[in-house]
Amino acid sequence: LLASTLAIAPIAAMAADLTIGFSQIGSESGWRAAETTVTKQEAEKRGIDLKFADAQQKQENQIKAIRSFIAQGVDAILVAPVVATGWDEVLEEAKDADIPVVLLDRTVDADKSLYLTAVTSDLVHEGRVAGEWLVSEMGDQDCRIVELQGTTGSSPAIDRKKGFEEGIAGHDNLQIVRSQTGDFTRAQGKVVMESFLKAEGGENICALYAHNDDMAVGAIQAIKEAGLKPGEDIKIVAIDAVPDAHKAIAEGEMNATIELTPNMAGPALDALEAYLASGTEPEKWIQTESKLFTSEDDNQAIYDMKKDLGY
Ligand code: GZL
Repeated sequence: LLASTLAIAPIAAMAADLTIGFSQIGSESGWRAAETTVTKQEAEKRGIDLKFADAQQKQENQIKAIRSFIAQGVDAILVAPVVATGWDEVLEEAKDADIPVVLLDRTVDADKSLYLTAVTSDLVHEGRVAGEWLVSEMGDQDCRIVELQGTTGSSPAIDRKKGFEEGIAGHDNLQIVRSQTGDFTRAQGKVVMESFLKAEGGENICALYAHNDDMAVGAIQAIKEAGLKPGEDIKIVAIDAVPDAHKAIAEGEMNATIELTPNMAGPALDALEAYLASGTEPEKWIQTESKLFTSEDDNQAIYDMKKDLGY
């Protein structure tokens, strides 16, 4: 027992000395806020000194923050990359400084040697599950779909769109008639849904697919203001499974959501500690689970459980 305890001590000591920079995208959605809360909790649990930088959804602010972390000589860097491109140069700089980088919840179009690992869900799979749910819901009924895309150029927006189209492929009764970014926010989700309703006529829209719940919650407001019943006149499926999505489903105003865990940092920090302590190379992708929730689930109970988790 003593030997094993002593073996743990140095790692614990190592963790106590770790300083890690976290370049967070912003607080554009409830899910993002929860990820920030959980990341700070996970660092605290490990005795890690976490340097936090909020980029207000601007890539140049993330690049500045990463350069600042490099100048500070942090032990490692966590990045949730707002868009998929434009990271090569700054990731090269981190590599030259021998500082490992771990990606959270989004991926980048850069050589995999430029980051230690990416902790994300299967974003294409999430979109496919959403499409397949709508196929099962609509059967052979015609359904004109509008789509609220995530942030333009982000890996979730690209992959969730791709997956959804795969999910509805071969079912020609399901057609995407409008598709536009709502930048993952409630405010933009409402504004863009208002434009869809105006352009198409609410009675001609059968379903909304939103790349995250926050845009769906904004769209629900617009649908109500247009005198229509969200969840009935217009079916709504989205992704994240934030508390307000479970609440909307419990109230019959939304129909389905796919859960994205806000705890990407746990697996990320475990991989970093193992790498820094003993050079253990993790897989390049640490995949988190995705779970579909519908009106069949006890959404009120899930809302009550999730509502205090920092969303
Ligand atoms: C997906 C993540 C997305 C969430 C949104 O992995 O990057 O960013 O689905 C958030 O809520 O804005």
